[in-house]
Amino acid sequence: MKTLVEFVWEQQENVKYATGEFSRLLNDIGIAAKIVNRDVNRAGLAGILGFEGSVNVQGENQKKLDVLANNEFIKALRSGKQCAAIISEENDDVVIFDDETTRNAKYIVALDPLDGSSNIEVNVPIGTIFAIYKRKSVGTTVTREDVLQAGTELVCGGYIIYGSSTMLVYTTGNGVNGFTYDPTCGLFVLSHENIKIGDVGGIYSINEANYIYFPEGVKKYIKYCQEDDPETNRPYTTRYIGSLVSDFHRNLLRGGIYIYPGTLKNPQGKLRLMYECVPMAFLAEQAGGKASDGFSRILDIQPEDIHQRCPLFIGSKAMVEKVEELMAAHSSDFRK
Ligand code: P6P
Repeated sequence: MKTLVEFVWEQQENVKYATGEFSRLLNDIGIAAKIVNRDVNRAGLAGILGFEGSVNVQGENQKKLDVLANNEFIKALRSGKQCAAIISEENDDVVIFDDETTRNAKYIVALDPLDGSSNIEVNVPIGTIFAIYKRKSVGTTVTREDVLQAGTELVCGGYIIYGSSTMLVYTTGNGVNGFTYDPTCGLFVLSHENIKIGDVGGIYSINEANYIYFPEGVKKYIKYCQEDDPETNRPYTTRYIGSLVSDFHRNLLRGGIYIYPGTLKNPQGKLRLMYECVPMAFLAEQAGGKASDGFSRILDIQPEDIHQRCPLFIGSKAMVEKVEELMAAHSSDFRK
């Protein structure tokens, strides 16, 4: 049995910029995850289902658990003193911990505290997605350059899935490892070492209700997935949970592709670049997969705004490359 803390310490010599501070930061995320896990598991009993009555910067009605999860992660990261600022889906602006100690903190965390929260009431797995960047500035207040970094600068990307079991999955650029939460001892324990995604999977995940608004390249890919060709294991199976973390986690373990494309109505799609697409893209690449906006590598995109949206094509490498081929041939007008 190897705990998350033991694993991170062992990995230290491999982690870019790793020092005790990084291990402490990841552990702080683990602490918040345990508290959110407890609250998610008893949501129906603690009067924390339903809407908060507020709207976030995305114009989405915030669920009580959205706000609760956000507060838990901010509290844990503030008290851990390794994080200088947080970018969160639930906060309009960057949350800067501008006190004496955290002014020298080395890291910035981008966070979707509870992705897929529309599924909470119906007991469908939801998740937290996080990305950790190293600051460019030192000893000053956080700068714009600290905050708006491309995915290639990522030190760590990961998620927690609150499902039939709760797992923390992360990468620091040396492969992807998964830790299952053991509530009997309150520890995340290594359960999925060096996760690799197959080059081709048999699952495609996309909300086909939006079919008429999809780019022609995506429409052609969906038809490709549905063709009868036993040699290439088609037709594929379709699975779409409406929870990115759940769909991604299944495709990571079984092979598959998840697509949330730009549409005629929303050319940049729905998902946010910095705290949904980038951490998942880092994980996908580290597991041997691929992640693009249909044309370009997600990790190469230079963010201009902390809440900017981005189309996401992510999963098994050959599947992403097939849809990119169709996007290039039929939907170049969607290229940014
Ligand atoms: P739609 C949840 O709101 C989310 O951000 C992802 O977790 C999920 O995959 C997607 O949106 C679902 O969006 O438009 O298909 O309901």
